[in-house]
Amino acid sequence: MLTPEQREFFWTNGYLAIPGFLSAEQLAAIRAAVDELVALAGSSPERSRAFDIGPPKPGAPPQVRRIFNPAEQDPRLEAIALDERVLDLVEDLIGPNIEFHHGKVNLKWPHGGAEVAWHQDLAFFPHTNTDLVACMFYLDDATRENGCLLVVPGSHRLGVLDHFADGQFIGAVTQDLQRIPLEKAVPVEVPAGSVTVHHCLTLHASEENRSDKPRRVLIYQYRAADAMQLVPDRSKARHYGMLLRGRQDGTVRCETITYRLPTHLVEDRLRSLYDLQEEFKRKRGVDTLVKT
Ligand SMILES: O=C(O)CCC(=O)C(=O)O
Repeated sequence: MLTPEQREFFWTNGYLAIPGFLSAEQLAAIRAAVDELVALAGSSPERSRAFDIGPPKPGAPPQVRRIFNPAEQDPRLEAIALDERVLDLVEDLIGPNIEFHHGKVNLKWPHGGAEVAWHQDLAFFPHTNTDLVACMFYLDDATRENGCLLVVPGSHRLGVLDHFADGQFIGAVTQDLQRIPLEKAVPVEVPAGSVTVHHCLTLHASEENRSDKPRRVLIYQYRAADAMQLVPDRSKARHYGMLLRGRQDGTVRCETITYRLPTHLVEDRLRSLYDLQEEFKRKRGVDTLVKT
């Protein structure tokens, strides 16, 4: 399904954008499902396995900023995770044997939707090899103003960067940023209905939403069936490790990678990327970690 040029772009830059990937029906179904789940979260605004609620802001009700495990919360969202065209796209990048890893919906509401600090996905869930990709499906136009994805092209070749500070996994790259050419970071502005795919080592981030429009994305992460996770799965998701295409014959493929295991997972506590990054910002007294 991908052209040779698209594949080459992905392997050169560590990401790829495909505008107009979703059909109008798929986009409408995702939006309707997400709207319903957000309404459900609003009726019981407590942190649960299903939702991550943002910190209260003066004069505003708490807002859900992440929906965990969307594929098991709504069949319309599960259908996207299992969609044959999505798997064709993933197969073109990581091969024919594909497992589901995890999913989430990130919701950046107008005027303040939270930033995501610079990070590599693989630092959160170390695996024996690097054949993992994240597909982001856009419910809204993503622009610089509403906090589109920012990527550093080619950063998937830098190896695993340090996501620790003061001995704690903070879910963000800080010290190592000094040696990263952040001036080369690219804003991935795409219209609603697009998909972007990024490699598990691509350094990426996004700024807070400064606009009056939402920026909502459905994200599914897939892995090659011979990539074995090196920390326990804490998502407890029904789809975790599910073989979606090809076969799993017990083979595990290992690349030489040195990791520091993320302590928040080792400690058996489910903490969102937002919690980890915000705790670090509070400790350091800084408002943002997204330098460009
Ligand atoms: O929502 C975004 O802009 C970035 C998403 C991301 O990197 C993540 O949730 O791991």
